[in-house]
Amino acid sequence: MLNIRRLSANAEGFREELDRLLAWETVSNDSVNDIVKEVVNNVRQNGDAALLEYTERFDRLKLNTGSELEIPNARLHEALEIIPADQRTALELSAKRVRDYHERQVQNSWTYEEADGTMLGQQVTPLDSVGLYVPGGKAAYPSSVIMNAIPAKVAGVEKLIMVVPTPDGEVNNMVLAAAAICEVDAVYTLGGAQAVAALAYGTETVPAVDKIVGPGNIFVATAKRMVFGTVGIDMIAGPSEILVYCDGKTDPDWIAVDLFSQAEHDEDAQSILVTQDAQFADKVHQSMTKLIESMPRKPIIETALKDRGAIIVVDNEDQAIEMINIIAPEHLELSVDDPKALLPKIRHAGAIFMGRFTAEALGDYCAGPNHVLPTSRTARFSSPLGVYDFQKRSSLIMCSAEGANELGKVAGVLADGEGLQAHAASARYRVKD
Ligand code: HSO
Ligand code: ZN
Repeated sequence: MLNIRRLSANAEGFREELDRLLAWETVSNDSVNDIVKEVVNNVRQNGDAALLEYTERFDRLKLNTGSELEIPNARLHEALEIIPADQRTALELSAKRVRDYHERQVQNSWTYEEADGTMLGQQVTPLDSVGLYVPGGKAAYPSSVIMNAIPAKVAGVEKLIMVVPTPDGEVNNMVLAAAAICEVDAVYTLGGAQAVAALAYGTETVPAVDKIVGPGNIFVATAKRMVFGTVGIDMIAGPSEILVYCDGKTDPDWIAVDLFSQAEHDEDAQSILVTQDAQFADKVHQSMTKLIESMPRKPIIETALKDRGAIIVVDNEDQAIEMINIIAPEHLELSVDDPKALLPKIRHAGAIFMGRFTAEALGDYCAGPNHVLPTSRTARFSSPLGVYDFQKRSSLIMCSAEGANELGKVAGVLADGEGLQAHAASARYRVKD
């Protein structure tokens, strides 16, 4: 049988075992920190020259001038022509669905008027410029280009810059095609901490942006943390996770491959099945044992399931819900007859896939919602990437004469209390009675 933990929620020591299973330390390691600090400072001081040096060293790509770092727009459109027609159609359809969904997230400015005629509100504006990091190699996901770029564009970001390493000069045409479809404004062949530093501080060639988003390895994540403050960043994503809750009435093969789908991302990914039907738990375990043989990424899936996977048998639905809220999974599948009835009880999950037909993978690619989601239990306090991450708000205050009169008195008292006389004077100069 495939190696995966079998747990019973009522067994002694279960909670401790669950806590151990969920524990995930975002690795921060001194030697990585030192390397990244040096790279960031070098790019900050030496601009393009440092970028060219690192690109030659790490990506084995020799470029002579900064301008060669840019992948021309025409090359993106060429990629769109080169890729197979079904890939192009799928990317376009995915982009459309994701755009339609995100257009509903746009937040608008709002105002209201107080009885004294003072107008108050918020003005919502898009960020001016955003940098999108796209990893190279095995984690180069065109779907992630769509998921990061489209909300930014929908928000109205004017300048969307993408960086993607092209080791040995090898480009991923599907990634470039996705950039063309999403109307990314410029793409640079850059990766690692040097790419993050370039986006944060700008170089002769690469413009500085206001916020950097997108997944990356530990060097990229460390660099993002380091430049945070100079620029905004999105969340630092941990390994992918899925929790499937099933009442025992779905085809066990479906559940088995759903669990595989996130486990195949990497060895640290986490797949958990929760069910109140012990026989069904056995059936899924058998299905997994059978189906693993046909998975090209079998070694990754096996490691992930052995180290961080679990099949948990609970007493009843209430205990399943309790489990879900403790785990706060990135992806939650509710494989039951009436998923809507469960929603009011679910407090923490990045995305909720409702019903037996909703495979999590559909959300990864094309259903419409974003696939950049809170991981490692951060769904307790954070949300999927969305248009709101590319919008910001300014407070609006416009006092009437009457409002200034009344507020001036209140502010004066509070300013006196804080010992700030200029504040008090400024407020009281406009008081008329
Ligand atoms: N499941 C990943 C996203 C992804 N899946 C990209 C396939 N490609 C996020 O947790
Ligand atoms: Zn995925």
